[in-house]
Amino acid sequence: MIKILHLSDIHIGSGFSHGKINPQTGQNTRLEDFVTTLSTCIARAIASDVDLVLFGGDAFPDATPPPFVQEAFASQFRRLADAQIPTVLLVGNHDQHSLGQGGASLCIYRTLGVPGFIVGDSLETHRIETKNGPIQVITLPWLTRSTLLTRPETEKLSLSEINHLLIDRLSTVLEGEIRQLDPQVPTVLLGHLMVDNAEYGAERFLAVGKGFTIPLSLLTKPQFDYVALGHVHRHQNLNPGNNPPVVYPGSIERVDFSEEKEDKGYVLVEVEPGKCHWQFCPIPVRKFCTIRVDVSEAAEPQAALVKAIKKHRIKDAIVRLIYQLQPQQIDQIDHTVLHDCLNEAHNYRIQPELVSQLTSPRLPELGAGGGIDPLSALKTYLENREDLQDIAEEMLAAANSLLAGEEEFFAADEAEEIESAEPNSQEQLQLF
Ligand SMILES: [Mn+2]
Repeated sequence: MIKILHLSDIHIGSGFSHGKINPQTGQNTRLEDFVTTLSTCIARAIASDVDLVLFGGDAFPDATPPPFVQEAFASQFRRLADAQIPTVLLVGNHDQHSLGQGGASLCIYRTLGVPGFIVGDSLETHRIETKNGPIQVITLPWLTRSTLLTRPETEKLSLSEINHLLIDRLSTVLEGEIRQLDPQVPTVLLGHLMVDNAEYGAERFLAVGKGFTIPLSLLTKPQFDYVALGHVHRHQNLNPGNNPPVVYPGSIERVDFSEEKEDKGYVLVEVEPGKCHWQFCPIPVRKFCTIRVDVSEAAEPQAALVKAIKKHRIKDAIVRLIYQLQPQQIDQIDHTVLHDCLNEAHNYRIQPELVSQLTSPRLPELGAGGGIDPLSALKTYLENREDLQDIAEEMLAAANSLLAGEEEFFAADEAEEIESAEPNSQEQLQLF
């Protein structure tokens, strides 16, 4: 039986905006948080005397981390080399420079010849000798179109056709690896990928059209005793029948507020041919806390805010206070009081949101009973908005064009601006 510690999505060096400078060290506290958590994983590997460590990819926020961040990562993994624990570092999408064309941040460990370290930057099978016998690890790094396909092959194809072709190709190559496996030796597939039935958090919609999704059936081969994944930050097992387990350990630290409610940790695995036992081990990590409150109807908005804050345990947490209020209530909020209330948090931000004018009482002219065409409705609305008089005519012209179906109304560059002004979800996507 071989004992494995499986961790993934370390992303060390990210989320500095949620931290502050530690005056004692001069370092961002979020870097220190990530180092502490990573250190907890490494300490467990050593204390439990595991035979192998598998890292599922995404070491940093991008492929060119600053030297002090690389050093923080290396000094933790070095402890595994010192303890003579074989380690596989899989290349995730954030580890690849220019979509893989520029190499990967983790390849330096191969170049340096760190004893016992293997870098998984291509699809291949590694037979690793551990103190409890051999194990086969198939590494499947983050796939891009150019990994398995050539440009002429994909030239005239749509995205979904390319996805199909890629899956076809992957399944052939994987089959080739499987045929060469030794059935007497336990086998693990280590992949950085998005499985089509994985559950994401708030960022689910980001999956559409971004990268390739792999069908679960491609991973649940009887020849695999355990499928170790990386990429999705929420811990989950995609194959509850456990034949074999298909496990995302998730990220080891909360990267942003989308992970506020997720447990963080690593997975301990015991594997032998045809048998696997695994266990998720949570790590106590810094709390994220969203306080959301609508005080727009409150007679005393200030008191309502203070009450809402007091309901939460915010000591040492990373907090965001989001509250709705009406424009005329702004003067009733004393920010120094809010700062005092939030002071015991590790870091906080306050995001007031003005309730839209649109929710004010309906204009009598637009009342129920009687259909009114959209253009007249807009006209009536604009007549009642003195602040919009300057652009009223333009708005009417724009509405006219839209209703007439003139799609070219938006100049190309404007359309682009609109696209890039999408919610700050971009930030999450980068880390996924
Ligand atoms: Mn990833």
